[in-house]
Amino acid sequence: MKIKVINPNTTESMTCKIGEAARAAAAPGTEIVAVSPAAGPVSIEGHYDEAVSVVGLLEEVRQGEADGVDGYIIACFGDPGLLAAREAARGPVLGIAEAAMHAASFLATGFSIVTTLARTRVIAQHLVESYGMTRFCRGIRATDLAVLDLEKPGSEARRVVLDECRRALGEDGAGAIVLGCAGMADLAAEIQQALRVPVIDGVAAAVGFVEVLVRLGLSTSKVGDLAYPLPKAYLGWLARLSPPVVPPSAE
Ligand code: 2AL
Repeated sequence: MKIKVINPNTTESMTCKIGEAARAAAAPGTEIVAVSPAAGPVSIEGHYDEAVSVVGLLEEVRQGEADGVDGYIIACFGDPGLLAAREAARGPVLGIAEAAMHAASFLATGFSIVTTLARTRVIAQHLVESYGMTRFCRGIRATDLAVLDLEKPGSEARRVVLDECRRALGEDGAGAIVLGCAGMADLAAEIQQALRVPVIDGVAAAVGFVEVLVRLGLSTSKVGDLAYPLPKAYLGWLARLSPPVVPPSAE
């Protein structure tokens, strides 16, 4: 089984870290292909970054369809372009935020999300609401770390994230922690060991969920709104993204 993990930002060190986390979670026989788009923001920290990142993300999904990918993971905590990617893909597409929140809801009656900059809290809040997770989410806590702070060796980032997770347990009444950035994928195990509650990295959780869906022979519904995009012209520099997205079976 081939799973394509797309980091929608263009920072290579983060893509490598995400790939390592995905491979550590994958079953034997699963091939993880971790990529970032050729063009786009170096980090995704707001609505504008998200919107622009989706173009490169969709190019990666279209390439993945040509390459016989079985399932996809969008490895950014805002799950940018999730439904658009599902339209373009045959196999399952999961975002790391939805995967992490669902995993947390299996393990605790309440979780807190610990994320990066305060301005990204509203993005997580919208996802909590659209995924029906309001009942489980006890808090969304910003650390005021920039995404790329997590990439700096020897920075204070690890300690800052751990301290905020500890505060979340004490002050929010959460029984589990959801890490709110793909750049935190390498922190889950040590924070879980330190705090002795489930700490969920969405990259690892999404790998497990995609593997199960593919193993069960389940793919994205092509009936209704997730059907392949309608054929039409796209003009100018986006012409290469114009549908049809040719389903593998039709090639
Ligand atoms: C993220 C993430 O996961 N990747 C990125 O560039 N920004 N999320 C976040 N909350 O900052």
